[in-house]
Amino acid sequence: MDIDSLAEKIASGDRRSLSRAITLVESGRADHRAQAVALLEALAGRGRQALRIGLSGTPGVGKSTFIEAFGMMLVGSGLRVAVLAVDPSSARSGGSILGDKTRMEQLSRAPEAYIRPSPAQSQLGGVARRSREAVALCEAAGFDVVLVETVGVGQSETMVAEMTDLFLLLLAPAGGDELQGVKRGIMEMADMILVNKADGDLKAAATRTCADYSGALRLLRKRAQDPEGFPKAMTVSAYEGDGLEAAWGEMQALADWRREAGHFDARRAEQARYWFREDVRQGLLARLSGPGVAEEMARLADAVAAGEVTATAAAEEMLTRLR
Ligand SMILES: Nc1nc2c(ncn2[C@@H]2O[C@H](COP(=O)(O)OP(=O)(O)OP(=O)(O)O)[C@@H](O)[C@H]2O)c(=O)[nH]1
Ligand SMILES: [Mg+2]
Repeated sequence: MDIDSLAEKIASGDRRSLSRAITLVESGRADHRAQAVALLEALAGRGRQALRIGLSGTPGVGKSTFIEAFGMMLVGSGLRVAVLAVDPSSARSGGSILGDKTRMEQLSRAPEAYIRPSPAQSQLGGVARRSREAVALCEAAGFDVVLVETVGVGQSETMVAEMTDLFLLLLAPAGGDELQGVKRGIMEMADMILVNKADGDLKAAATRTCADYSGALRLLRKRAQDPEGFPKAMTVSAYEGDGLEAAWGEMQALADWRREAGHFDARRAEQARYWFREDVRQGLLARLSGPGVAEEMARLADAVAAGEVTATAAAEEMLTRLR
């Protein structure tokens, strides 16, 4: 494969080349990996800076419906939009977006939009790296907005927050006055909370839920990267389109403020640092599944259990071998 010409085609916005490239970064083969690394190098710094938006929410809050409506609104205002998913639970038949293309019917047919289902992968570390590389590829392909969806399970929100500029938490209206068991750590990552389904019978509950979360957000520690009034909670209706323009206005205001204050680039630099460390960590862990390593681990573990060697000495020996 000619990496330079693939890079040129991606930079010129060719979608089939973009899809090929994403397949390449998703591949586990060593030769593909080397090509993916070269491709990402060739594309680094190419294209404009996209606005990368992370979107998280538990199943059923309306992520797909929201992305369809929000994406169409962006496309309608002349922007090109890419949608990716980080879904570590491969059990869900090839990721959440795939089956969802029906829920994103208009967007998936819009020429200005690109929707990529998440790879069927189980290991979060691997999924995260591939998604981050796919984000970079979409950016190089000239998309204005890259939306990264994740379903709220375990560590996936942290991963998505580490690869995006803005992080949105989508919630559904709550019944009474209960907050929806949203973990504090996830609240702390959110730049905006959008309470969806603010329509029909659910409108009043959505307004109440929104007020509850506004209050909860005010109690969190102030972050340097936030202007006055952020993080904020708003109501939206993905069905009726209410609040989508307003939410987009707030996202742009926040991104603009961060750009001017230097937080935007500083955050991306921090993220690059994070992923460098993370890749090294993952690479080291991968060595543990190299040829013969498991057998050697088992042999040494038996020796430790039998008292033939101390745990300390055995660990030292193992680490020397892995070097
Ligand atoms: N009333 C109302 N219902 C909505 C709205 N948005 C989504 N829904 C409904 O909520 C249900 C779930 O919507 P999805 O968009 O599939 O939710 P999701 O978060 O993508 O769900 P998963 O893909 O399973 O994680 C569907 O029945 C939608 O029709 C909305 O704005 N108002
Ligand atoms: Mg969905």
